[in-house]
Amino acid sequence: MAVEKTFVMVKPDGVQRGLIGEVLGRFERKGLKLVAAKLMSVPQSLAEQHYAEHRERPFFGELVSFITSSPVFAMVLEGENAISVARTLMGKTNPAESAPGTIRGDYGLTIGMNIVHGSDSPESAAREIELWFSEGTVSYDKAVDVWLA
Ligand code: YYY
Ligand code: MG
Repeated sequence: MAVEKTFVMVKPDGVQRGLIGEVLGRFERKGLKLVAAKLMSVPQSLAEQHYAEHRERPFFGELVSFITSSPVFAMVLEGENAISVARTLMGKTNPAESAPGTIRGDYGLTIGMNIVHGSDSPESAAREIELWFSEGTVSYDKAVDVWLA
């Protein structure tokens, strides 16, 4: 087991639909610790860098225009195995295939608007945290930490 940080973002559809609190609440209740957060409009260049791995995919243009279309709520969450734990809470990429009880399974309908992003590996978490939070994250203790790991 390892304490990890992961980059998570409520996408424009989630922000517009009033789901920031719902999404963040699920991660908080799971036991992940919020160590950075901001509501922001996404510059084109940041969107393209964030999704660089998908540059050659047919949906890349739509993905970049979607993520820049309206503000996102970007955050960094920390905890034991935070990267895979956050992905599990999110559900599968396609909400039509995501299990009920997951964020995408409960709130999403189509793959194009699947509410939430989460880093998929330690390498992408490090890259995305640096990309979105070059100002850094905060470090603090919570009394409940001793009851979580
Ligand atoms: O990491 P995750 O968001 O679950 O999926 P990715 O395969 O990294 O794709 C990023 C993003 O692209 C996905 O959340 C929706 C969109 N997308 C799409 O619109 N159409 C696809 N066939 C695959 C992905
Ligand atoms: Mg991905």
